Amino acid sequence: MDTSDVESFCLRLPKVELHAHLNGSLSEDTLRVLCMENPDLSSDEKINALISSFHLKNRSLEECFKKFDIAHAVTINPAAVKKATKDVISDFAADGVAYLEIRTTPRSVPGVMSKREYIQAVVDTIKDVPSFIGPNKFIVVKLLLSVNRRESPAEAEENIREAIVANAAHPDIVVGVDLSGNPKCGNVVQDILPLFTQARISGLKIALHCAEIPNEYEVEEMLKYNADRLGHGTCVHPSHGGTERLWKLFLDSKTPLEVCLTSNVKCKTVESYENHHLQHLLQLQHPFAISTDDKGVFSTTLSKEFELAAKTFNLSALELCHCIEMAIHASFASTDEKKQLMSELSAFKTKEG
Ligand code: 6MZ
Repeated sequence: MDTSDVESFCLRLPKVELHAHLNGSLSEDTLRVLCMENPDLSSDEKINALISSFHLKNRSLEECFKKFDIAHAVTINPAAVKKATKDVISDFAADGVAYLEIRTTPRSVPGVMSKREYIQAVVDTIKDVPSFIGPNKFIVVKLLLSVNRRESPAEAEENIREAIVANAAHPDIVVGVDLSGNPKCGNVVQDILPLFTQARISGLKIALHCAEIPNEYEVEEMLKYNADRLGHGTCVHPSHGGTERLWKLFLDSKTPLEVCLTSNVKCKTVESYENHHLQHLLQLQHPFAISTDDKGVFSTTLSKEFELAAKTFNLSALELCHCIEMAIHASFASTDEKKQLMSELSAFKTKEG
């Protein structure tokens, strides 16, 4: 395929997004509307300043974490959370995503919104997808609730408790829990993994951000924990701040990895696309799912991430379809939904020849 063929092929692919943080995925348009609805932020000057500082140029993970405060300043009540969720789902649908797992950290705003109301706002919007997605589009949406490792163990416990309640009430929508946040913070092994075990016992799937920075002890414990999926996995390979032992543990676990190319390069945890650990996953046929992470902060789309993977690692059309098959297997969709996604992908392959 030549360059423009790759671009349009990636857009047409019926893609599967497994790693997208709600507040990091807000578009400029969404931020603008939410600012205008907020009396403290509604001047043109403030809106433009806020939007221009939301995008991360090539900086650092530390800089990246400051960006989320910007989104959090506007998603401060249930109506804003609904608008954010609706727009993010619509953006992914417009980009040709057939199956989307959004993850978000339940957040309370004193006197305005409890964590439970935050979750309810997201769930209600997901239930409402057919009404706003348009007659010619189709997208299945699931929700993972996050624990931010920067927050206290009591906050983590509350999030997990709320995730269990939400899963019991909406088992078809709330399907998993995610550990995320600044990897320099928190005692994950001691304080958070035991809470995730409660979630697992209740039937929720587990996704862990793992090894965004080198941390041999924590990464080893995470790899032994047998999560359903891992995010990033940047510093596991020995050439990248990991060790032979960690890399072997990871490969033996066969745990699918959510791969976020632009995020890793823009946060400078990976020095270039060519050097990305996706090269090893491809070579060793370890399962992975190409994902966006925070499409707003990183100015990307899932189609662009597929395009980057295709161009950097010289992937054929068939290999790109295989990436989607792996993501379907790794998803937290039901067996029937997975079958449906696989048959959609087969129909796509047949149509494309
Ligand atoms: C770790 C990340 C992240 O939950 O408010 N988040 N955590 N590594 C990353 N890689 C760059 N990108 C996003 O979305 C924003 C939150 O997602 C997590 C952070 O905890 C951030 O505060 P929600 O919807």
